[in-house]
Amino acid sequence: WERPDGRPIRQRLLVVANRLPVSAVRRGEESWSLEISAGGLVSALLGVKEFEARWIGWAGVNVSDATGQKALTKALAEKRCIPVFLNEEIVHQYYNGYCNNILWPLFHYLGLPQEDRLATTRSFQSQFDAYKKANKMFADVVNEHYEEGDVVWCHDYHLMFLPKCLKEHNRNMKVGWFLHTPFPSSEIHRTLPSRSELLRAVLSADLIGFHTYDYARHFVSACTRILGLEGTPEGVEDQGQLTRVAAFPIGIDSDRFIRALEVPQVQEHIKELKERFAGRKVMLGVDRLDMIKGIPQKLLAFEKFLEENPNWRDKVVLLQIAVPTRTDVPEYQKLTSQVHEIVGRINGRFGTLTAVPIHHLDRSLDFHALCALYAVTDIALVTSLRDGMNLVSYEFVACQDSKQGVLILSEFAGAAQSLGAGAILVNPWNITEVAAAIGQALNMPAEEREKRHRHNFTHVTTHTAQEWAETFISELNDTVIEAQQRIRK
Ligand code: ADQ
Repeated sequence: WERPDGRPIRQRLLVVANRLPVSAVRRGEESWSLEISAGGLVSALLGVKEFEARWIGWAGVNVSDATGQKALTKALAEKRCIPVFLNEEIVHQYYNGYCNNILWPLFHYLGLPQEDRLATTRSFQSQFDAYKKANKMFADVVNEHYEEGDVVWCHDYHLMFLPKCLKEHNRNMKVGWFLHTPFPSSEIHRTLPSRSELLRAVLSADLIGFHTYDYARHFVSACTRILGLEGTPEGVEDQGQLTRVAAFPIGIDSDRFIRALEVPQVQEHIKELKERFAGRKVMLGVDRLDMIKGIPQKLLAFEKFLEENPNWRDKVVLLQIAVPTRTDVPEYQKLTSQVHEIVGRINGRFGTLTAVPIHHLDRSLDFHALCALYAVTDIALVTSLRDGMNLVSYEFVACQDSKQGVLILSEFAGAAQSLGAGAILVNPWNITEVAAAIGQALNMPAEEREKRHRHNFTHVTTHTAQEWAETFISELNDTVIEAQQRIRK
């Protein structure tokens, strides 16, 4: 990309996601403190040098007064973030309702809500209306800040309606959409009352991306079976117009994890953990406390392993770190109590006065503490019931170059497609199989561990988040150029 005088310019990228990558806390009428959360997407885009990224999204707080909105907008501008202001009612119907109660479980094969079918059916339409309204509010902000030549990259199931809103306003806008969750089989998607409208809205994008080839295939099948459109190797065709659909597996900023292991504070922490768990093999689970992560199933498998292998009882410890999410939702509260109950039972059955088999933390850990834990772990247990990709498995591998521990990985996580050859793959619903995998991992010869780790480490350090973002955006640019050429012909 060059200006007429030969100076390079960077293409502007508008990244639109439900949440901005910052947490905002109001300190006074006109004062806000902001903290950037260094998630995968932020690190991915910081590493992409050809693009100048701006973020558009909800700041996660309800700001109803004009003074507060103006002050927050100004503070966010310094972080290249642009807020979309959503009021409480919209957040309730769009975010808690349609996104998290309907799309999230459905896309993870948990079905539509069933507790009170009638109530769900009746409120369904109002939640979908709020969803469309919220997407339109995101579109208005994008349109206000869009400049010709920008690339607009929409993220996730919260914003499936956004490509349509954007293209209706400006059909020349370059619009990409990427889904971070699985896209389910078309037979699951077709149960959704708004199935067709949602598919058509996403198809307005120029490029649609998924983590795996399977999710892309499910999406194309949904479009052919539900909408009657034509699926081609490139994507979906509607009356001669092609929407590109492809797989773009995400990665992590592996260097950031590898470098962190050299930080003195992390090394100190590693030393402490090694002393603390000397003589025991360390198993680790790091998950958001969500139904899809299969935490109860993982604990039951560990219980079965301890039952069947008394000789390992005082030689192994499971550290389960679970960040609470959506704590106001009854189903999630039930999950928390269920997990606590199982942990209590296992520790009661197999603990001694000096040691317990499970250390369970209901909280988030800071980046350095997490890296230290990954580094001292002998076996990571990722047993999601469904998971778009699962970055914890990647982060563990990145921190294991000296230990070369074993990854036990659910075959229903997208990561199984990329790390499957190095991991022990399991069906997380089959507790007997997972218990056996724990035994296999504990007894695995060093040579085999080294070989498996090498495969995964090579993958994680070469398929990075930066590469993922670069590939998606350059494919989006190419797709638009090809479409323009087709029209000219
Ligand atoms: P998530 O469901 O959030 O992401 P995941 O990919 O595992 O799942 O990412 C979780 C992130 O949160 C990781 O970076 C991890 O380090 C961090 N984390 C989790 N528990 C933590 C804890 N207790 N303390 C500190 N940090 C913790 C969604 C999809 C995934 C997909 C990603 C990216 O559900 O399938 O891989 O988006 O596309």
